Amino acid sequence: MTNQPLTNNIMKTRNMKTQNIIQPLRNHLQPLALAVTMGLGLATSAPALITIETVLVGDAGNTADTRYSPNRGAVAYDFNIGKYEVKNSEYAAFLNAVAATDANALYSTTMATKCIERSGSSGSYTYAVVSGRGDCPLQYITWARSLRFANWMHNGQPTGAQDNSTTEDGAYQMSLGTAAVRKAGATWFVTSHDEWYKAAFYKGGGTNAGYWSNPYKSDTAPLIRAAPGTSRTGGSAWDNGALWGGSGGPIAVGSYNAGDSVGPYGTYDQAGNLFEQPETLYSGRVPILGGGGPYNDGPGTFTAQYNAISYYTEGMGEWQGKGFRMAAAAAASSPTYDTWASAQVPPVTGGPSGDSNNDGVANGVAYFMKQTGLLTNPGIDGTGKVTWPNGGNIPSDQYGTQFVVQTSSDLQNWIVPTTGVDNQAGFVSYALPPGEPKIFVRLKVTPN
Ligand SMILES: [Ca+2]
Ligand SMILES: [Ca+2]
Repeated sequence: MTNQPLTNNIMKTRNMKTQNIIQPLRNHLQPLALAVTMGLGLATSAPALITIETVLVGDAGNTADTRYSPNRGAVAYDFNIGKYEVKNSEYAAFLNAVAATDANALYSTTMATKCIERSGSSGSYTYAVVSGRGDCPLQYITWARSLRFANWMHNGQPTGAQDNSTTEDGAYQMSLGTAAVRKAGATWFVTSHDEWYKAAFYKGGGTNAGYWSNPYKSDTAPLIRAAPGTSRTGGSAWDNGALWGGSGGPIAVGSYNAGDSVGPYGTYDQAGNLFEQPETLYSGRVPILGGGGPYNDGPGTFTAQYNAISYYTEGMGEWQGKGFRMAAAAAASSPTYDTWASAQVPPVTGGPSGDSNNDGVANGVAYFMKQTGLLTNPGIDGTGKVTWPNGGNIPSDQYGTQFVVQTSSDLQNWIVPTTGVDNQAGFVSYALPPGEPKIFVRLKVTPN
């Protein structure tokens, strides 16, 4: 986030609202509800080796998809899910951190062709992505490898030998073997079957919103189309999510990036590229979800029905058509402005002080209100009050830090009023003082 000069917003809005400024109101006030935001750069603590982009999956407590058996998609809590499949570049960073000696076979030489190459000898192994394939999804994952990667993320991406402080404990206690399940308090983990299903198909916007049939907000089967920027055609790639990509293998994550290829919460490639292996086991076997893999799968294999019945249930071994997607506890990294912005469709751009849909309401204020689409700035109600609904992205106890009401008589000097503010969980309002010749009020949002 960058600090946008506040004057830009003010002048822009002032020009748009000229009539409001020069036209006296009935009570001789000239209040103008002005919504502006200012981004604030925040220092981060320990530098992470990698950053896995996530999107927030809200609507906690949603109902399951009852169209198929078993019912899927009910998740009782908010969580973040990886925007993309885990990439070769991310897994290579993991290997370089913990696999100089690779006691648990996190690496396989099968990865060397299309994913990651290994150099040196045990004790001093180093790893590098195959040229040009850093943004492609990692193939040849196994269930155990994916869980150890999650432990490493949970533990803060440490460097060192494979032990309980790096790969063997954290989100999953690996000594339990296939009995290992996600531990309470896990901050990063491999997506569960239901988390994956909800992010792919749930319509969102409530707790009983229903489900799409395909993981790109559609009930319509995908079309054959070359992935943008590639020449992959003729059944080797599907619209709305790359399939396998023909003889070249999977393609860079997010290659299908048009609005109609994005999942309901902002995920990519749940319909294609690699199949995805969740943390969930069924009798010691792990399902593979979504479309993808080295088949020319028909559209039917993309559907919710397909994923509900776990049609493909793989063993525990590695396979070229299988990748995985991470998820994270909502409390660990959200809500944040960035996760919200990237989850919007189309994604909100320009930072909190921008207005990427040009509706006159700054992105940061829309984030505060947790509203999407075209909005209007709140006006003055009949009692002389301005009210901004607080949608819950920023809790009310953050008044004065992440958001604050300010007033000004000249649009130059802004002060925080000592009276008139009513800050509740669901809204913040300001009652304009009577008798002022002219006063402007704004909501200033500086989100984390
Ligand atoms: Ca996929
Ligand atoms: Ca806007």
